[in-house]
Amino acid sequence: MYSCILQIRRQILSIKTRKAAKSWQQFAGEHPRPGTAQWTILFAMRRRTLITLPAAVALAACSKPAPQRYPMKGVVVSLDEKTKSANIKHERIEGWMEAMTMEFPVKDDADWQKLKPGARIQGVVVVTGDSYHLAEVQVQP
Ligand SMILES: [Cu+2]
Repeated sequence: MYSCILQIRRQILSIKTRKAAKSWQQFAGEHPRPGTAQWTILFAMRRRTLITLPAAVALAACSKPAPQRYPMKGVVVSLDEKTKSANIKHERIEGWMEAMTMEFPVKDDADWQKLKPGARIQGVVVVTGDSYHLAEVQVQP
């Protein structure tokens, strides 16, 4: 979340300076002379759209983080039918976590059907913000 705010600030700053320089040139050519009331209003209006639009776009992107996908391999230890989660002893998941045994929620029914205790599997961990689930399960012979 903190990095999101930094990202927004950076985006706003870069767009502000870039666009401000550009629109200044336009204003100089086609708009009232700087200093007049009309000019001040026009400039203020422009600046507001320049600042709020990218901020809104960045915020929307932050509140819905893009899912990260990590290939994983492991052995199914047990299954919980009620919560549709699999306890899996997984190998190191590059970029996400070290080897350990833990619960993986499974969303897709087809994936769930493939899971049996003792099965050696590979799949993809889909991480979205604070939540994650197991997908694209393949049972290894
Ligand atoms: Cu783990």
